[in-house]
Amino acid sequence: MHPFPLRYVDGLPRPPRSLVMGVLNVTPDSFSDGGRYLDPARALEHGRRLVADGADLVDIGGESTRPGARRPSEDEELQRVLPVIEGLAGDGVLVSVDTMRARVAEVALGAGAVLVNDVSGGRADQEMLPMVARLRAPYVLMHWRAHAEEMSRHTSYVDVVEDVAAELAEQLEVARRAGVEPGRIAVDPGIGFSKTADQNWAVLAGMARLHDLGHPVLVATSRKRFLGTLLADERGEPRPPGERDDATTATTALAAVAGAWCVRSHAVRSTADAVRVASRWAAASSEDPARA
Ligand code: PMM
Repeated sequence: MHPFPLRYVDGLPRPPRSLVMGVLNVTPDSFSDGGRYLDPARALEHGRRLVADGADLVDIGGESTRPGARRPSEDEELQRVLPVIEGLAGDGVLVSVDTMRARVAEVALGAGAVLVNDVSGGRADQEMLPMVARLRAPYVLMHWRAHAEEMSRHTSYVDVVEDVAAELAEQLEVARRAGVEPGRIAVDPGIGFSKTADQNWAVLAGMARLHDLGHPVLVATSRKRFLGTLLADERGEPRPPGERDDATTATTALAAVAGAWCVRSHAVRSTADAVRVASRWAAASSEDPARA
């Protein structure tokens, strides 16, 4: 048997494995792919490549959330993401929009996006949750404490796993009161957001506590700094983002075994392989429980 019952988000596909969300940042400054896909034609080409590699969803973002990043204006953000969303959704690709702004999310949904991925969990823009409720949009509610320029100052926890779970539960209640249907919400512990490297590992190891919230869980570790820190060289220099994909594959496989509903990744081919391996392994365990 799978160690956790796989949970799904209403309105999205339900394969017998974790979904794979490919990352497409249309920004000048994201930490690993910033500046590469600002040209819509290149972004579209890359989005199609992510799908060919096995992405179930392509997550399109126009605002970098790297620590210290400057926020673009709303119009700037829309200009970046809209042509890419229209192009990929027009091809039949399942597109999610990575935004903290209600208006950007609403326009993106109108252009064919099927999921709102809000790293602020509705805290950055008070209009977000009522809009998501009104349009009955599937929604990722991430654990978030502050915008990128100040999040490294908000890493104080009594017990990081319990505190993240409690803050997610509070925000789930805010979403419910705004009228968002619980069946349409996934939660995300926000790896790297207001968390130190050690706190990220603790949260990953505490996934069972997140499952207690009763919602599908998204896990996004791809190329993040805590992996660079783990794999630092003998002088203590972190491994650069472009050389963290093997570690991402490992965290992805472990997250899938721990029951992640969805894993978010830049390197989709290896991530898609990892979730299939994890799912087949779990199925074999259920075929022969005595030996599992
Ligand atoms: N991390 C980034 C961006 N979007 N969305 C979710 N749901 N969870 C995350 O942890 C997350 C995210 C960080 O930036 P990136 O796009 O360069 O990976």
